[in-house]
Order: sequence, then structure tokens, then C-alpha cells
Amino acid sequence: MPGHRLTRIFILTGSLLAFAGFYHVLQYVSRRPITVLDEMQGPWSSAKGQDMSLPVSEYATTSPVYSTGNATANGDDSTLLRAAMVALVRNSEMDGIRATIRQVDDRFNREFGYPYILLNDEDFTDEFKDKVQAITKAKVYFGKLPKSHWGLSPYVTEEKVKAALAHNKDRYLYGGSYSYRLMCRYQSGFIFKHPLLAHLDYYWRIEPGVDYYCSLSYDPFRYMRDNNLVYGYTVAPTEKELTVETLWNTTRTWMLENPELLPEKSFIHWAINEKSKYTMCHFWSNFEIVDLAFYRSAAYESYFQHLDRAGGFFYERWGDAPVHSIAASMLLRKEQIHWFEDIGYHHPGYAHCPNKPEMLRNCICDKGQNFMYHGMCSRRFTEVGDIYKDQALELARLPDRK
Ligand SMILES: Nc1nc2c(ncn2[C@@H]2O[C@H](COP(=O)(O)OP(=O)(O)O)[C@@H](O)[C@H]2O)c(=O)[nH]1
Ligand SMILES: *[C@@H]1O[C@H](CO)[C@@H](O)[C@H](O)[C@H]1NC(C)=O
Ligand SMILES: *[C@@H]1O[C@H](CO)[C@@H](O)[C@H](O)[C@H]1NC(C)=O
Ligand SMILES: [Mg+2]
Repeated sequence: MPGHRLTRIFILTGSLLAFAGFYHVLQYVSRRPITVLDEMQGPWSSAKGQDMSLPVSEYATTSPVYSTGNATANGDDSTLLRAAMVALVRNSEMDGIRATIRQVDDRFNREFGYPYILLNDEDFTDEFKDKVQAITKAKVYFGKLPKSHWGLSPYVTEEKVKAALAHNKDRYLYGGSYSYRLMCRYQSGFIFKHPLLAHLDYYWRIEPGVDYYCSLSYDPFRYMRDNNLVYGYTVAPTEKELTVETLWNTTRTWMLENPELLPEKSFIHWAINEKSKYTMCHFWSNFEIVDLAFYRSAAYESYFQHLDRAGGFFYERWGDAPVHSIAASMLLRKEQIHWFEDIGYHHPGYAHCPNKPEMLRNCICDKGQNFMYHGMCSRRFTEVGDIYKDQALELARLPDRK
């Protein structure tokens, strides 16, 4: 593909310029594992030959090298994938993130040694860095967000935002929180553009204070790659409607304006019902394993820009979970989305504990935590299938009835 040749030229040029990074970059080129991007057709895979990721050359000397993991833990291949566990986190959440990392190590990562990448809008304190690195043998990278990624969208006005926060303060959780909105906008449109993630093909998002219940004997990143999966989740609840009042209406406008960015078939019917209403179903993004080519794609970027222009990250409280989820169902096929049923998980609010004996035997949870076996959105995930682009556009044409 011409896109790839271009990428390689970029990389080679970069390695000549960044002398210190020369060796690593060369390794990166020669060991680059095949990703879905190489094999899949779809509007999000380098649509129109554009590569939405940051040019590798800029970060060649500062980005981690991902191909130096524990060789023996990976079976057929002698390297780890270019993947990492990634969290946005505050200094005040040090204990929570240490507890999460300990569990991720216990259940999975001690055997594999994928790096952790922790990001913050402020400088991490020395204490935070020391104590977090002390809890794991895996390498931990600490990064600060570029200023331009964390702030008010240029398309909204401060006065209207202030009025919206006051109006929504008591309507829903975080209704009056400005920083929560910065967080949701960041996770929706920027986290995958952080320089520390520039070399990554996959990320697994983690959060402070969650629980991982089940030991995994395989590498989920590799599972994603080998099965051409793009988006992986564990829990799929419904969103509070008041936080996304105009999200679907804004989305359908984007669809009608950009039909060329839509795939021939998609799983959008999971998110949008036959009356053209958002079902409120979303993959809970505090856990997600994602092929980052998806978020870096022209289609996703165009969609995010459109949402950002509409102002709903601030005027309402659009979460990154419904945004990621509507994008995934709108731009992917069902077979590209995977429920990690075997990954028992808890984040305040919901938990998932597998009920199949062969899975449960690897877990320390109560199989009574069976939200995912009776929830509306998991049922819908099973029952609904892909629809054609024409049908998706038909849904988008129906007026939004509140
Ligand atoms: N650095 C930083 N991280 C934040 C901020 N707000 C939220 N986060 C992180 O973003 C993620 C989601 O925030 P959280 O408070 O857990 O929201 P909830 O899961 O929706 O209740 C967590 O990993 C938090 O640590 C913030 O202002 N600064
Ligand atoms: C690599 O994986 C093997 C097999 O799981 C494990 O025994 C060993 O301790 C790991 N080595 C390192 C350096 O993590
Ligand atoms: C939906 O979006 C269109 C275009 O932005 C707007 O004109 C219309 O008023 C919106 N409808 C609702 C119900 O919000
Ligand atoms: Mg949380």
C-alpha cells in the first residue's frame, strides 16, 4: 500500500535525523508485526492514504521501544506486540493506580511485561513516580499532556460553558465539573495522539481503583491481532440520557455529510434502534483494548472534529465511552468488536464476573455479579447484526425525535 511506503520513508528519514534513535527505529521497521491495518479494507484504515498518527521521526528518541519484551511468554513470536497499558491519572490517585497495576500484573502482565504509560495534565510528583515504579517490574513511562490537548474546545465560548455547568450541576453526576469534561474530551480525541503512544499499535486502557478478577493465560493484544479485532470491551451499560441529549443528532448529521467515510457494513444498529434513537448502549471505556489505527483513522478524526465543533463535550457532558462506542459501531463490523467475557472486571458502578465454569475457575469473583448476562446492551449485542451503509444512512435521515 502506498500509505505504508510513505510511512516507511518517514521512519527512515526520521532515523537519519534522530541519530540516537537510529538503532531503535531500524529495529522497529524490521520487527514491525502485521496489524489489522495491513489486511483490512475500511474507511478507517488509512482512508484516502492519510496517516493520522504523529510522524514517528519526531519522537524516535523519546518514545519507548516496544519490541523488547519477555520472549518466552509469547509462544510463536519472539517479541511483544507494540502495545501498552495506558491510564490518565492524577497524583492524588497514586494508591488507586498502584492497586490496579498490581492486579493487572497478577492476572496477566507479570508474565508478559507490557509497559505501563501513565499520563497527567500536571507533572507527576517524584513520590508518585517512585511508588508506582516500585510496584511493578514492567517499565513505567510517565508523561505530561501537551497543553493543546487539554482545554476548552476552540468552538465553544466560556460564558456558554459556565451557564451549561450551572444548569447541569444537579442534573447528573459531574454535571457541574469542568475538569471531567476536559477528561472526556481528551480521552475521546487526544489520548492516542500523545507522543508516548506514537509507536503503539494497541492500547489497553486502565484506571485507578478498578479490579481485575481473572487470570489470563494468553495475550489479549495478540488475540486481537490474530482475530482481526479492533475494539475489545468487558462491560456494556446504558448511558444517562441527559448527558448525551444531542449526541446522536450530531452524529447523524456527520454521517449524512460524510457518507464516503462510512463502511459498506457496520454494527451501528447496536447503538441506534429502528426508530433512529440512540439506545444509550456503550462499551464502558474505563476498560478497552483497541487497535489504535482505528482512533487514528481519517474517519474517526473527522467524526471527533465534528463532535468537538458541536460543543457537546462542554454544553452537555458527552463521555468518551458513548463517543468511542458510537464510533466503533458506526465504523466497524460486529466481527471486529470483541466481548472479553473471560476478563472479570469491576469499576465502581458495575462488575462483570464470568459464569462459564471454564472461565470462572480462573477468577476470584462472585458469579452472582452477572450484570452482563442480563443487561439490555449485552442482549442487544447478541441479537443485532450488521446493516448495510444504505440502511445506516436511512436511519441517519430519520428526524431525531426526542
Ligand atoms: N490527570 C488527570 N486525570 C484525570 C482527571 N480527571 C479524571 N482523570 C482520570 O480519568 C479517568 C476517568 O476519571 P474518573 O474520575 O475515574 O471518572 P469516572 O470513571 O467516569 O467516574 C481516571 O483514570 C482518572 O484518573 C484530571 O483532571 N486529571
Ligand atoms: C518470562 O516469562 C516466563 C514464562 O512465563 C517467566 O517464568 C519469567 O519469569 C519471565 N521473565 C521475565 C524477565 O519477566
Ligand atoms: C439536529 O441537528 C440539526 C443540524 O445541526 C439541527 O438543525 C436540529 O435542530 C437538531 N435537532 C434536534 C432535535 O436537536
Ligand atoms: Mg473511573
